[in-house]
Amino acid sequence: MVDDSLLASYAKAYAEEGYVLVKGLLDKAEAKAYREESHALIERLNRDADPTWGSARELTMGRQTELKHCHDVQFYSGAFARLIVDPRFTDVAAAVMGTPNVQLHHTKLFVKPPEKGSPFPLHQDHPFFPHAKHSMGAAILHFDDAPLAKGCVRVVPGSHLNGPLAHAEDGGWHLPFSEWPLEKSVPCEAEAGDVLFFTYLTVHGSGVNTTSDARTTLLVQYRDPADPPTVDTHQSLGQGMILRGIDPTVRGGSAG
Ligand SMILES: O=C(O)CCC(=O)C(=O)O
Repeated sequence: MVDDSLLASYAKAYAEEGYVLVKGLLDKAEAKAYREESHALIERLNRDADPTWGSARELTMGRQTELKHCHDVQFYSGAFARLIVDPRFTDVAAAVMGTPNVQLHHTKLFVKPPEKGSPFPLHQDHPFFPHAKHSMGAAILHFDDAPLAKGCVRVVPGSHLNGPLAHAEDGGWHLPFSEWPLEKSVPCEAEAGDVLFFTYLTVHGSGVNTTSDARTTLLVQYRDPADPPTVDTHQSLGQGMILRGIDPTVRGGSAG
């Protein structure tokens, strides 16, 4: 159980700055085990598809970079199914949203390979899956250290307070490069076991992994179940699963 006063301090930072880095949510041994499971899963899948955004090339001056990924990891390994309902994680998600109930939108495992791990241009997640009450947030669970040189996640503190911004769509929704260069954001360097929570209105992105070691993270996109999508888009396997509390929108129904 996470201490109530700590939860309150996380909620305050999230409301004011749009993000909070929770140190040591997982211990180092757990993070190491999840890292091994992540890399084993990527090996098992052996997919060629590279989810690097077309727009990411703007950040690398056209240089080819790579990303390895798997959506909805909880359908591939029980370890991840247990992780996304772990109260150490769901209690913080509930506290920062200010609701007792936490619903899954999707999960996304990213491995940024050594030396050429793809960057993400600055963007909000809002245009990908807009919701009425803007409760949606992301938690990025770090399974290894993510210093600046590994292309750690970067955020623009307080940017969520501006509400939804106009994005360009040319291979991934992103903010105009002239107004929103990556340098405008603050690097959130993290260690294995740390979890970065941020709202879907918080402007964020990440740089290239130029080190000799992979960067391994699991992104869990969560929302308040009482916050409906305003556009029917971005469906994924397992969407709607309740990770904590209940779904208060379910009433009655037929037998069987
Ligand atoms: O993992 C990263 O470096 C950033 C991921 C991201 O911004 C996203 O998936 O929206």
